[in-house]
Amino acid sequence: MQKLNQIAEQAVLSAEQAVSLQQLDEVRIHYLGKKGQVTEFLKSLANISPEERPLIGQSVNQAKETIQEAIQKRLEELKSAELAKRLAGETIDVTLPGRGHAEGHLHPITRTIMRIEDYFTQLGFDITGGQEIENEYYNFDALNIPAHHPARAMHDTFYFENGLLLRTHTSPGQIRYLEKKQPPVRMIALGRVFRCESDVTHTPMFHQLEGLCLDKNICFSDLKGILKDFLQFFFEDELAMRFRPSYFPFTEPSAEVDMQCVMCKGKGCRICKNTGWLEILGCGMVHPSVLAPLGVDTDTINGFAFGVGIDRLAMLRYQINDLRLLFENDIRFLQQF
Ligand code: 2U9
Repeated sequence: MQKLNQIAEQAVLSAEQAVSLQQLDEVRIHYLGKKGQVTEFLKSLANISPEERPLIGQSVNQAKETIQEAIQKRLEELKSAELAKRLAGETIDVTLPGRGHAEGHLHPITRTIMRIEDYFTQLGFDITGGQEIENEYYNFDALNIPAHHPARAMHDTFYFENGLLLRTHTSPGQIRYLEKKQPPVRMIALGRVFRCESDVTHTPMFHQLEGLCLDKNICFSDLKGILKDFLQFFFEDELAMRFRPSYFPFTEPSAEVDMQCVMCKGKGCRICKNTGWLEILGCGMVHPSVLAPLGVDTDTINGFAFGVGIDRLAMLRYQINDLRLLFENDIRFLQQF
């Protein structure tokens, strides 16, 4: 009996100390299995007298029960510890901030182009992008810039070997448009243009907007009116303008337009180099030498044209102080728009 009690005590202790389900099962097999300690104990009592047998049998059953209870208790403890561990691993901290999702941003040039298109489509102007690869005829000759004209040299053109070139302005798009449509014409041409120049204020690629309006009885005051209205719409501010006489081969008379500085409202600041004015665009009445070869009757039809640098418009509206920022695609810059 003493031996049986010892086996039972040892079994209970082993069950309590099992640290895994597998270890606990090993304890069960070690004590209660077919060749386990309790069974072996029974076998060792083969010669026991019939009188003692019921008492011993009862004690063995009781020992088995005690061991089974201890195993069951430990089994439940281990199972619930395992569950608690698994749940702890799956815990969701609902107070953590959400992951968020990175939203795309429109490039400031795209936003500027959208504003320009918005304004001119409201006035019934057609929009054309034209083509970036052009030939000398559309980029120069058709615009009254013949070979050897000094204006050709001023354009710092990128030439291909086969006589083609990268357009230096969007005007070729307007010539192509006039080949298809006779006046009355109201249209803008915009997009990328290319000149072989690169410094702090010039990039080899930049964006241009050019406008063209041809009809009967168009005069310079129509041009002034539309430019003033456009700048007011674009900058959401009533800014003074001044026209200075200028020269372009494709317009006569020609003018350069200054706008009251958007930053200091004319008081003088770093942006306007303390003049209170910003050079913003060029314009004029379309030269008859441009229109006549396109079959336009220059006795009855005339009109105005203008050209604006889109990048400059974007820089002034979004207060960007370095032109190169527009083309570096630095995500920290782009995310601000
Ligand atoms: C046709 C006839 C005339 C377009 C014009 C300008 C004046 C002009 C510059 C402004 C800043 C280019 O981006 S810039 O450097 N442009 O000053 N452009 S008139 O005249 C045309 C166009 C097409 C058929």
